Amino acid sequence: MSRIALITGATSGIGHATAKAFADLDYRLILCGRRQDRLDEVADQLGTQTAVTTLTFDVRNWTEVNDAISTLPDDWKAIDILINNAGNAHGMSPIQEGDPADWDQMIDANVQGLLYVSKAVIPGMVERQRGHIVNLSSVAGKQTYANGAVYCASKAAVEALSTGMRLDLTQHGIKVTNIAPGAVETEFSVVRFKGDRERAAKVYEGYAPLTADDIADTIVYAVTAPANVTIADMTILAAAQAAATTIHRK
Ligand code: 8X3
Repeated sequence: MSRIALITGATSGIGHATAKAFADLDYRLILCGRRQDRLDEVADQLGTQTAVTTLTFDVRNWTEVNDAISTLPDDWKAIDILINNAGNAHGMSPIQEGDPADWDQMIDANVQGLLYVSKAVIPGMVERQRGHIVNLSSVAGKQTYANGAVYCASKAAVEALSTGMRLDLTQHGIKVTNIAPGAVETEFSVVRFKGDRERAAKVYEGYAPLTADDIADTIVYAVTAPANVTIADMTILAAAQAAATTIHRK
């Protein structure tokens, strides 16, 4: 039977692109998201290619996460690949002007949510002594930038969790990959700027940003590496991007 990948945040952006890429590789897919209607749409789209099931939960809610993942039917329980993709930026401002509600959203989804989903999946991987976890961090986890302290901190935490997971799980035959994308044009900036599409578009003006498919390609590369290879950490920048906030615009 083909392998199973569970992807959080699977209905848009990098998560959706990764789901498509894994369908092309004939993985069976567990697509996770908050909205059933959007999950159904993606499931319909990819269901012509591979077996797909969906789980509706908010990664920030442990009970929802655990209930959904623990009630997977037996033939869907043996998850080979976990893609911890769900997460977002909310707001961009100097620390003294930050909104605690935005901080909660970022810490709760990007850090706590990633932990909750991992807690629901990892024990099965340990039992089976196999698996691969891919955590979506960011170049922002490596380079803190002005007005982004909390987002950057949440992604630095993801990076630390990737390292910690690798230390704890390597002995159980489980690989851990940390993916750190730079500027990827998705709904990311629209969410960060709370629906201000004009401001979001400016982030990607004057150069060719990365696409969600570019990042999906790197995830496929990490996951399909030979058994004796772990891709521990990949930073992927747009070609015009020298560092998180250093971008050569025309
Ligand atoms: C998103 C990349 O550089 O906008 O994680 O923070 S960046």
